[in-house]
Amino acid sequence: MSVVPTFDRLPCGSRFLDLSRPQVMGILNTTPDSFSDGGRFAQHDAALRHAEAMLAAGATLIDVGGESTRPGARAVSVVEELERVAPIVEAIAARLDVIISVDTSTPAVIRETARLGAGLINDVRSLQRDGALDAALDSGLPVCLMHMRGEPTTMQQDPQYADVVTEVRGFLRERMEACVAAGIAPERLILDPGFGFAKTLEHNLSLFKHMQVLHELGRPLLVGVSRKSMIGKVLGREVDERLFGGLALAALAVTKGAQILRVHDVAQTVDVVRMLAAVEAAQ
Ligand code: YH5
Repeated sequence: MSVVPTFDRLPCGSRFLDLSRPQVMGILNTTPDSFSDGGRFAQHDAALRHAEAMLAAGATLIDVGGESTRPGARAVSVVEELERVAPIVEAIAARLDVIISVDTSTPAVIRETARLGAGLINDVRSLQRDGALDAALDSGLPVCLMHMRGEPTTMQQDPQYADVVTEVRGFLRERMEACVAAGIAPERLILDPGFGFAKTLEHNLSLFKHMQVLHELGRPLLVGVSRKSMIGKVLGREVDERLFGGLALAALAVTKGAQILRVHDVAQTVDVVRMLAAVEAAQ
């Protein structure tokens, strides 16, 4: 039998994240909209409004990313990534009472956004890029380590595992050890199975079913399944039709002990979390 550990509060820069109850992380997309001709100001303004709406809906974290890690997405340069992410981090930090998570693998982006007020580093490459461990160490911020194999461009080309759950746990354990060896306290780490990253539908479902196994590593879990193709494949739904499937998985993830849900649909997910908490609080 696996035990679901409980956690207290996690320092995230100038704020604290309460991990004694499930938290919702809202996904803010900053990849430029090629149909909008409003320029940079309009795009930053739209991002800020979106962040504001997610905060009002109950998100305690906003995840800001400048690199698309969807399967097959084009790589962006460091300068391009910094130009997308830094002004938005700065604007949110100046105006909103929320923890800013930065979805990045790039040391320069880690350093600059930490300086501008980011509260968490969310790295789908688990600090494996040259210089990323040192940048994260120096930032003093907590880090989310996610499981992936290879790179987003090629990761969906026939992924194979003898036992996906054991292999994901082994990978996350190794990355935790690398962080600790670099001087990052284990108390700063959050772990993520990486749904949709180098995994078939069967891998994703099995990993979801057995995610409690990852609690053996003793750190909080972050789960990101919002609108992902595992929902689309099971239900036969396009990306804009995956809300109910995503909410079912959100409820199940919390029941299995996940501490942070990374989602597009914050208001709906917060309702799920509140409803579960009400039942949990009953006699
Ligand atoms: C994650 O799971 N995912 S970016 C494909 C979709 C929908 C959504 C259309 N960053 C994660 O959100 N960081 C991303 O289907 C992440 N965990 C963490 N920690 C991919 C994404 C998405 C991809």
